[in-house]
Amino acid sequence: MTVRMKDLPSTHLLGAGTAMCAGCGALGALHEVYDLLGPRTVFVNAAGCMTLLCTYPFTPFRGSWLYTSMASAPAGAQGVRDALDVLIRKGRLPPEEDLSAVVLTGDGAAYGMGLSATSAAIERGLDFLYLCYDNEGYGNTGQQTSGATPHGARTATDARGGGHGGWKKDLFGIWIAHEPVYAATAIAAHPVDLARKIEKARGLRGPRLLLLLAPCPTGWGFDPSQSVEIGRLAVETGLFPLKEYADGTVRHTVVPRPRRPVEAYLARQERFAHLLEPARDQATIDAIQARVDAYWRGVESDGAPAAG
Ligand SMILES: Cc1ncc(C[n+]2csc(CCOP(=O)(O)OP(=O)(O)O)c2C)c(N)n1
Ligand code: SF4
Ligand SMILES: [Mg+2]
Repeated sequence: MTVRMKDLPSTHLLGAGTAMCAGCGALGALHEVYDLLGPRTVFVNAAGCMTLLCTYPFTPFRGSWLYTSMASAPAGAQGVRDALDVLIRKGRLPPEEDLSAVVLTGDGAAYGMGLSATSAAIERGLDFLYLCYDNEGYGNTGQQTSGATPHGARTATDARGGGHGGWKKDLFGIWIAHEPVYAATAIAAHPVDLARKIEKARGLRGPRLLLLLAPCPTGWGFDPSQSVEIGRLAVETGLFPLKEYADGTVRHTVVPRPRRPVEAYLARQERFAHLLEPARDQATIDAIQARVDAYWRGVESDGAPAAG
């Protein structure tokens, strides 16, 4: 039996009545994505926090939902796309009633476990939208370090000392090395920029990435009411560049000028608190700032657009 949202009491709207945290940045972005993509969507979800939106047989979406293992959401999307194509070819689904295959995955799957399946799907030219909500850790299981965890952040597996010693992997760069049709970074705290990117991705066919930074009060350690402000700080400090790739060119859609010091962002989150107290870890703060400065120097020497 399929249970539709319209049949449910209002408490079963997206996020309400589920086990989602207040102030979840991933959920904020997903609201906007779903509003614009609409119900003709098949979400193919890799295990993670967003899986909790659906409690079988309930889903808060009017479209469909397929749950996969962490490593295989792109393979699931291939199956969905192939099935739709067969139905259309056999005349059992009118082309105008076609659906979109949309992977919905966290960073643990996107930057790590699911990367080879993703690479293969892009290489095959699969017609799919790949939504990664990036909360910079394995959030659903208690915020262990993932390939997206930033330098210096404390997590459940880097709980002591200076925090995570590695650096966040460049998933956007990995995607564009495959020359997809479209790739973009975005955040719910910049809703107009996000909306424009969703619209653009929606109008194209082929492999498309939307990489969404997802401020996570529970895993990052801040008050849920601060979610939008933390997201804006990620952009204003230059730590999370908003950009898009199409036709072989990367364009920054927001250029923070002047850029705020990274400390303005770090100081607001428990996961970085050890960098400031009880003793200040200036070397780590400087190393993070130096990376950000080097990134934006590179952008400016490539001819960045004026402040956005
Ligand atoms: C192969 C495998 N290992 C471990 C798990 C347990 N598990 C379920 S959700 C999850 C965290 C996923 O992290 P991420 O993809 O970043 O999504 P988030 O939980 O942060 O939303 C893990 C480790 C699993 N489902 N499959
Ligand atoms: S742990 Fe973080 S990403 Fe997961 S539901 Fe809670 S706020 Fe959202
Ligand atoms: Mg995650």
